Formats: sequence, structure tokens, C-alpha cells
Amino acid sequence: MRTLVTGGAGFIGSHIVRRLLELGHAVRVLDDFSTGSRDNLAEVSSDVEITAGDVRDADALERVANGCEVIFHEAAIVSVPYSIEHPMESHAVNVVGTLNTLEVARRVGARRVVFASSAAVYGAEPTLPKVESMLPAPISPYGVEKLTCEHYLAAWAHLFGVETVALRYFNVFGPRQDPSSPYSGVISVFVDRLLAGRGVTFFGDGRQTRDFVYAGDVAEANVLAASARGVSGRAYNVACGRETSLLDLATMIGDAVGRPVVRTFEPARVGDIARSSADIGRARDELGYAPAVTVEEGLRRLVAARRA
Ligand code: UD2
Repeated sequence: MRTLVTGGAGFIGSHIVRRLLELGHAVRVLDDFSTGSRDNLAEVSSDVEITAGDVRDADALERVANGCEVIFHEAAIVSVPYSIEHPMESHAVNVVGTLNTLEVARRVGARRVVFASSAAVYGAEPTLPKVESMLPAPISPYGVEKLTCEHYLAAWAHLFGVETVALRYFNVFGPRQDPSSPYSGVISVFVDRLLAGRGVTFFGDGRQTRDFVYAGDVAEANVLAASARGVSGRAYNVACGRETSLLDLATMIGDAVGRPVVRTFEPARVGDIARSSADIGRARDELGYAPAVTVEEGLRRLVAARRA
């Protein structure tokens, strides 16, 4: 089938693009290259139609979406702290960009939109593991935006028959995640620092936990969500289903790199949640999702990719 990946030159998008190509699908990418890069698609670029453009630009989006059966909508400003500092811009890209994607999907007759949502929709409510039947209660603009988009998706499925699926990503890691921004994922930062012979810094006591999921598994969840039956209008946790503390994570990364880990501690980040883990039963039962890569194995692959 012909597919479009918005944000396809970004970290997660580039994993989805590769998986789609492996399965023999035709792939188009729309990316504004604000955080994505052509390097992320370097060795597959001759197999992908890449267009530079903004998801808020309806004409550009319609041109690339025309003829596509499934749209994977990954284009977004992906930072919680950035959304707090720049709520208007974050809303415009994340909410208006998604609404535009839904409208374009309807106009071009796309069968399905698979959307990159986030664990941020759950907010700080402490009950674990997070399960989709819980009432979402986001506490950041980013979380509000992702939840708003989920509601738009469900409404568009109901009103216009565009099939929609929202995937609530937990803490995604893997090759091509950029370690250089102040908002970078903790694994990309820790791996980069250890490979450079430096120590790691914990914000807080390091006992906070996250459910880290390998990007290849996230790509597989997207592919499954594109074709599963009876799932339109629904949302699914995409995680590993395992809770890992940052202290344990640093030890695991030290093992993968083969270096002892020097630890320093700084005050906790404002708004940081203490613990996070997902119930992945709904994705398993309804999408057939089964994460194939453990955190340890994912770290080994990431370290090997960074060294190469
Ligand atoms: C993740 C997602 C975010 C959103 C959110 C929902 C990433 C990169 N971000 O935010 O988009 O979906 O989940 O809840 O996946 N930390 C350190 N030292 C460092 C860097 C980070 O201790 O050098 C801590 C940080 O304070 C936090 C944990 O590591 O407690 C994870 O931080 P993160 O930025 O990787 O991801 P998170 O969970 O804040």
C-alpha cells in the first residue's frame, strides 16, 4: 500500500519508514526538518519520496497525502518543557497540525490515520500501571494537546468514517534519537555521555521510574495499528510493560558500554513524575502487539549503532 509518514525524518518516524519499506510498502515523508534530518533516512532515501513542508500547510499536506491509504502522523513538537514555555506554538503544531491531517485524510479518502499520542495524557495521577480505561488528566500543555488530538481522532472516526488509532507512546529510545537538546530523552543523553567517557547526572534521587520501549517495537505497533480490525477511534499504550528506575538504567547502560558509571545528582525537574509504567494488555489483545526487544537488548543495539 501507499503510505505517508508525517515527521518521517524524525527519530520515531524514521523507524516507521524503515519498517514500512521492509514490508514492501510505498512510503512518502512530509517533514519540516525542524528537528528531523535527512541523515535519519540516509540509506533509504532513494526508496522514499521526501517532501519538505509543515503539517499546518493544508495544500502541501494534501499534495503528499493524495493517493495514500494510511497516514502515520508523527510530526509534532515533542517536548513537555518546550510546551510549557511556548504553549501557543506547541498547540499550533501539535493540535492544528493534527486537525489538518484529519481533514486532509478525509479529503483524499485515506482509509486510516495512526497518531503518535503520549503517556503524557495520563498526567500525575499515581495509580500504576497506566491503563487506557483510566480517566486522562494531563498536567502540561503537551499532554492536553495530545489528549485533544485523541478526541479529534475519535470524533473524525465517528463523523466522517476516517478510521483512526491513537498510540500512547511511553519512553521511546533507540538509534537516531538526538541526544543534544535540553529536552533529549534520558537514554540518549546517558549513552552519549558514557561513550564520551563522562558521568551521568540524575535530576532527583534517581529512583524515579519509566517504561522504556525500543523504537523498533514502536514502529511495529504502528504497522499493526494500520491494519488491525475493530480498533478505530481507540487509544493504546505502547510501552515495554516493565518499570525501570533511572539508577538501574544507568547501571544497564554502563554494562552495555563497558564502563563504570560516575553519578552526580541535581535537584529534580519541576513537573517530573515519580513513576511510570504501562499496562499493554489492550495493545496485545486488540493489535497483536508484543514488544520484542528488552531494555537491555535495546541498549546493546543503541550502543552498537552509536559506535558505528
Ligand atoms: C517522556 C517523553 C515526553 C512525554 C512524557 C510523558 C521522552 C524524551 N520524553 O518525558 O515526550 O511523552 O514522557 O510522561 O521520551 N533525567 C535525568 N538526567 C538526564 C535526563 C533526564 O535524571 O540527564 C530524568 C528526568 O528528570 C526524568 C527521566 O530522566 O525523571 C526521564 O526523562 P526524559 O526527558 O527522558 O522523559 P520524560 O519521562 O520526562
